Amino acid sequence: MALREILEFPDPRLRTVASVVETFDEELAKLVEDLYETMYEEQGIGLAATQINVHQRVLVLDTSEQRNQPRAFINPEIIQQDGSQTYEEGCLSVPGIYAKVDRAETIRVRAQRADGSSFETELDGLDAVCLQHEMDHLAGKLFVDYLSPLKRNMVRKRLAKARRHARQEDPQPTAAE
Ligand code: GNR
Ligand code: NI
Repeated sequence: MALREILEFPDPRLRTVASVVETFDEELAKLVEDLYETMYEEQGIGLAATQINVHQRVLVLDTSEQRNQPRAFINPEIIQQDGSQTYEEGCLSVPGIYAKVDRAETIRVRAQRADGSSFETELDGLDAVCLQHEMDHLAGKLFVDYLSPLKRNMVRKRLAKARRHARQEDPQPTAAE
């Protein structure tokens, strides 16, 4: 397993549309493991392959309190959706920014497991929010795209400023000798 670096807005690579997975091999299994490791390390409730610069239709979720219910969705498709809900979303690719987004309340999803077998499941509440958020990543879309261009530009500036400060306050450790 390996911890992978997460791309951050406005990195243009986050705009890549992911390709359908056709080969269910050891490399795919390793990708899923890396997504889990990175999601848990960064304390996210979901992660899409796009965020670690792998442009294939793979995402993982774990919305459980105890962080012990990992779920992987390969080639996910929303085949039914109902109702609407508003949730204050965040994103590991847009750190420290939160905004309300409207999404479907209940969704039925068809996807594949890492071994290529198919399954269907119904998700609601936070699970449904998270899956829709991750599927947006696979389409090159971010939750800040639902904000006005003015607000999105404020987000861009705030992140640039936060990075500038982080660079000044956390100098790279120097070699010991
Ligand atoms: O960790 C995450 N929390 C979250 C909160 C509300 C709505 C969506 C999310 S997903 C996010 C992790 C992430 O960026 N996944 O792409
Ligand atoms: Ni995200």
